[in-house]
Amino acid sequence: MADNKVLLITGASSGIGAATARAAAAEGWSLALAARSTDKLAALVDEIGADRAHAIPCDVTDFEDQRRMVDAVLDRFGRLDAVFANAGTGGQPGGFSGAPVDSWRKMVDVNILGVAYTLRATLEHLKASRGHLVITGSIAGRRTLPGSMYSATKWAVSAIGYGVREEVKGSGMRVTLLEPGMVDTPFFDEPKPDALRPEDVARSVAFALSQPPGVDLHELVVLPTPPTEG
Ligand code: NJP
Repeated sequence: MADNKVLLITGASSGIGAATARAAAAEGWSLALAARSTDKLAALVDEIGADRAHAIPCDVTDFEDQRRMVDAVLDRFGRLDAVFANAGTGGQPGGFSGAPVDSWRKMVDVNILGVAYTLRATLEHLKASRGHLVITGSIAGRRTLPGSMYSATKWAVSAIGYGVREEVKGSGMRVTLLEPGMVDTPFFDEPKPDALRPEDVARSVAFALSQPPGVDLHELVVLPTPPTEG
């Protein structure tokens, strides 16, 4: 059990982040839950219990907001043991030939800069606590998807994960890069019945977080089982 260690989750208001909050609460973590949707965060805090969970409004594209987020974690809990840099957003169809360029800027801001800002705001605290950083990349950050700026941003997230692991080597910190396949979350406008459930991914994150200090689980590729043939 995590014994009230403190986990900060960005993108905690829905999907993988919210499911991970529930799974981590069951493992004994205290939770700092960050996102823009304060109503959804409030409902999650109610569900988990205000003694264990704390909502922090934050837009990850704003570095000062992320600094305030970390201050709020320390004010409320006085420690920071793990960070799940998970906030992310998808794009629009059309590929490099036709997608609206504004959708690219949004993905770069949230998926790349948002994650980098989270690292910049939290690393000194994670080094001090010999903590654990988990970053949500994607299988789209390991494979080529045709015409996908989303995939390009997730390749950048993979590079951030590899780079920060080298940077903090020797600090006692651990870094896990999570690379899910398709997950049935509000990321998509329509249901994805053949995809993973957010709880499936949350179990993997909880597994990584539950490893003893001497075990550094570098990468978690989590994919749906291919459909049975015949
Ligand atoms: O999606 P969703 P997922 N500032 O839409 C937050 C990656 N992934 O759980 O601010 C702060 O339910 C948003 O909160 P809110 C994906 O790229 C997914 O599937 O309230 N937060 C919400 O909590 C992403 O990195 C799949 O709108 C911001 C959360 O992000 C991660 O998994 C496959 C924000 C998004 O939750 C979680 O996505 C894959 C901002 N500016 C990787 N913008 C998949 N679903 O298939 C967004 O390989 N958020």
